[in-house]
Amino acid sequence: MDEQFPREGAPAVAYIALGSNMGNREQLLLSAIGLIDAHPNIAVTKVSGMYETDPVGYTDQPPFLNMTLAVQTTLSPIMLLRQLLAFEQQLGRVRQIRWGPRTIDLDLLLYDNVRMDQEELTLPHPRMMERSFVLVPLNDTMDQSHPLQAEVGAASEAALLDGKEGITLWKTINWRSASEPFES
Ligand code: PH2
Ligand code: MG
Ligand code: MG
Repeated sequence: MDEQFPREGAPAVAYIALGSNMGNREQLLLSAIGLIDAHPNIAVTKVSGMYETDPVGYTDQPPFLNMTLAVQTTLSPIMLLRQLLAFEQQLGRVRQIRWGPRTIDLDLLLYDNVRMDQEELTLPHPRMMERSFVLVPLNDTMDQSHPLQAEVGAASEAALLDGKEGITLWKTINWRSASEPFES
């Protein structure tokens, strides 16, 4: 699959989740968006609100800031994932324990309609539909025509309505892409 990438023709549409609960959370998220958009094969097309969210899983840790991005890319799913992991390192990712506090977490949620289950990468992200801290921001950025949009929209509305999920809109940021949109 990877030999044909970077590819000619229409780029893929992918969705990326960002999270931080250590250090300067807002600055880390903004720096991550900057790095992603500056990559020659990735263009950020939509940015969600920044949400403050109660920690899920391991709950004895500070609240997170979470957001999602829609991007266009000519990288393959695996190459995009590896690039996100490299950006985490570049931003000085620190994490002591699984599901514990981290400076920056970049997760690949969706890549076109690709379904794959490999050791390195599972698409769609296997836990995304259970995580309100992913679904609420994702709903801000998801194309109306996306096959999962109705489900994501309903789950996101429910999460915001009952308030029990501990998700609040923290800030709306104005994002202007520095890169040229891909030709389509
Ligand atoms: N990430 C986790 C575990 N728990 N909780 C919130 N609210 N936000 C996260 O991004 C998050 C989490 C593991 O990646
Ligand atoms: Mg994660
Ligand atoms: Mg991760």
